[in-house]
Amino acid sequence: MVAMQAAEPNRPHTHCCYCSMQCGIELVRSAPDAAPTVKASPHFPVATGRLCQKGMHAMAHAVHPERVLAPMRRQQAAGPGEAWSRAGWEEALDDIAARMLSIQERYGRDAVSVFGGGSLTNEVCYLLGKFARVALRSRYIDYNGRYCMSSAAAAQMRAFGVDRGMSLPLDDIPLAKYIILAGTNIAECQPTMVPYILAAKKNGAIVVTIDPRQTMTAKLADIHVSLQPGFDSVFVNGLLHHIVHGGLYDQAYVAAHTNGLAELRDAIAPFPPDRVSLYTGIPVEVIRTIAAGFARAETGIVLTARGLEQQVNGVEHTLNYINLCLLTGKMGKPGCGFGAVTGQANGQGGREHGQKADQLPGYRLIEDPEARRHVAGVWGIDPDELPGKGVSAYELFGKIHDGKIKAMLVLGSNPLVSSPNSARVAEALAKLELLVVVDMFATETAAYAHWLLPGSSFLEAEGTLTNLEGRVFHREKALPSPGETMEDFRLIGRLAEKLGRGRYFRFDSPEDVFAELARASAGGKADYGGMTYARIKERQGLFWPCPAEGHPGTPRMFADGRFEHPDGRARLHGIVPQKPAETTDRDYPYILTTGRLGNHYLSGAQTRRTEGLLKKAPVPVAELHPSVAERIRLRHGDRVRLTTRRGSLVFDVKLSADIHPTTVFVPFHWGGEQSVNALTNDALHPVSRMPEFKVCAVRVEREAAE
Ligand SMILES: Nc1nc2c(c(=O)[nH]1)N[C@H]1C(S)=C(S)[C@@H](COP(=O)(O)OP(=O)(O)OC[C@H]3O[C@@H](n4cnc5c(=O)[nH]c(N)nc54)[C@H](O)[C@@H]3O)O[C@H]1N2
Ligand SMILES: Nc1nc2c(c(=O)[nH]1)N[C@H]1C(S)=C(S)[C@@H](COP(=O)(O)OP(=O)(O)OC[C@H]3O[C@@H](n4cnc5c(=O)[nH]c(N)nc54)[C@H](O)[C@@H]3O)O[C@H]1N2
Ligand code: SF4
Ligand SMILES: [Mo]
Repeated sequence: MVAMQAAEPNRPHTHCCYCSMQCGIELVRSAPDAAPTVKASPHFPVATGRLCQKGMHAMAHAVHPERVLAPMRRQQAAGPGEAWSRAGWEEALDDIAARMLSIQERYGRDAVSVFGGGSLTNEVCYLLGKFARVALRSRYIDYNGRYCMSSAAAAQMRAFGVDRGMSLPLDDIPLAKYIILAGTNIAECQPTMVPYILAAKKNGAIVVTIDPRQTMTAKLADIHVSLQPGFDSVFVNGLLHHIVHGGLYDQAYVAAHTNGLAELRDAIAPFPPDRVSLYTGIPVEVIRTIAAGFARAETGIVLTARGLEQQVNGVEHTLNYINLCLLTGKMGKPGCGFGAVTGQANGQGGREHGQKADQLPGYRLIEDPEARRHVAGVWGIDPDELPGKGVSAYELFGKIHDGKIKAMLVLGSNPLVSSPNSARVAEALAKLELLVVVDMFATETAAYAHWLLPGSSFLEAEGTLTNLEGRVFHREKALPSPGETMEDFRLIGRLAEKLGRGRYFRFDSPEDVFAELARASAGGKADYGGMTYARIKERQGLFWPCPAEGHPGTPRMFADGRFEHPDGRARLHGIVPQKPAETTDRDYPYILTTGRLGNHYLSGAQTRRTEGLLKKAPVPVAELHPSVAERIRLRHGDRVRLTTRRGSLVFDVKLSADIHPTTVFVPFHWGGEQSVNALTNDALHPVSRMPEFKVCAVRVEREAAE
């Protein structure tokens, strides 16, 4: 084996394209002219020398024969059917620009929209936001992170005044004596984080998991709480009740650094542990043990993820877990903190630089006059030229149904598979006069496109990404762009040029883009103002905020006890638990929840094209409790039909005593007849606009084997 020469010594060749850990990868060749293969890099401090299954196979999709290597067009779109024909870049960009301009002339500028993603580099995310506001001058841009981190972001903004997924660096985890993992399955979703938990356990930490399934993560736990989906706020109120009424909270910390204790006291009053035990079925001793254990532990960390966030009450559930940290003073100290575990490769950076409908770079709000002035200044436009805020990802499809949006550019997402109630999304896509998809593959979404432009893979695109800790690091361009592909940042610039706005998009390199991004974010909450490529590379990543050139970055937030609200204090919130948007009834007696498998990634566009992963999980399988199987008289070899108010699909079955008896779990990594999002509920959180992927009512019927 020969290691490929790195662009710079002691830095990884590249980073895995999948989850937010962003493990470093080395490319090695068996002979100088052989195709490279992947090896864990010893040069990235986050996961030194480790890769999970997906990382080991990260290259396979990028060299897959189905990779789109040139612009492709179709005369008609509206669904799978007509074949693609190959076109040149000039023809493609000319036609797309002409059609966008014609649509804008006929229906107004907002008729052209953008749908972005969280797997893209910071530079591309930033450019997409700028492209929507400056090249298209449209208010309608949002991105797949809306389906991901929006509830956690809204909760952290409310509680702390700033949203960085984790307020602590991973290096703090081994210092924690008590770790609560709620609705987060890190063993499958961020596998290289597991050693940090194991290190904590070795130091004597107690680990608690809260999940309707006894996941691989739950197997690491000292205490597993099997909770019916939707009940987190009820359960946590029980913990808070015991902590407050048992006098176990940190009175000095609460008095000095928080507001809202009275409101919290009122909300928890009806939830003494014995009553919470009746509501949830969790034994009262378990509630008391966890509450007292966490409160009394010298240090402690709470991590949440999509399990409780992807709900119409997701912001409130998250706030309640944050309450646990604030009440017990477990913030800003070594081995302490709250974190919502970010999901996608650049799920963190993706939400900071203006892809979100209401935000400009650096987490500035697009409706704030001061923010508009600052960013317009960096962009060289008049602040009045900036559009106002648009709508959330799923609501973009509603705007298509309403006839307000006529064209969409999708870059870095496969929303037909990943959006809730997907039949309605398909109907919307079919109505578009122009759908342009920039992707590596002809995805399910691209089946509705007029133009499919070849996107760059992680191996071919240089840029920075921000991992789950808020660490901004640099990824090299490891391999040349194949076929006629070009880096996404160039494609955006060239399209802007064709739209007559090229002067705002003339960047020679991602580094140029980053320099502008740093200026645009400076003074904002996610402040990259003091970062340069040179500094980031030298330090193997810098944590934001990093406001000035000499600033070392901020691995541990709130260390000085100050939060980002104007008064410097964090907010406790009293949470009055609410029901999910859909509750069970006679027709739909079970709860359907959805999520992930260790061997697949999101819409599956990449991992279903990775043989080594697909063979381990070739089809989606519905996981249900043996008592459900008994009730529907399921026999060996039978399948199940799952029916919700939105659709009906048949799945293979896995019986498991480890799942809550009320609940059926289906992974969402497949399209078409295997796509569980045909069944999920599109109810949205009133503020974060997060869909309720994790709870809907379902009927389970036996589908007899042939
Ligand atoms: N292998 C793999 N890894 C991934 C991804 C992937 O697709 N595959 N995706 C990445 C992305 S973008 C993300 S956002 C993260 C997601 O990472 P996670 O959020 O950890 O993954 P999920 O499987 O969606 O949900 C986590 C758990 O929530 C549980 N759950 C469901 N309902 C509830 C509830 O009401 N309360 C509680 N407490 N738990 C509940 C589910 O049983 C599940 O085990 O993973 C990232 N990593
Ligand atoms: N039922 C259910 N639905 C869910 C969830 C759930 O838990 N349950 N989770 C939600 C969450 S958390 C998320 S994050 C979303 C994600 O949902 P999607 O956004 O659909 O996720 P991906 O499959 O990553 O889609 C990314 C697409 O961009 C392409 N791509 C990847 N990298 C690049 C690049 O660098 N350049 C270009 N041009 N293209 C690229 C890939 O080939 C792929 O087609 O799904 C959400 N949907
Ligand atoms: S843990 Fe995440 S980043 Fe690391 S190899 Fe696995 S999928 Fe890739
Ligand atoms: Mo996500």
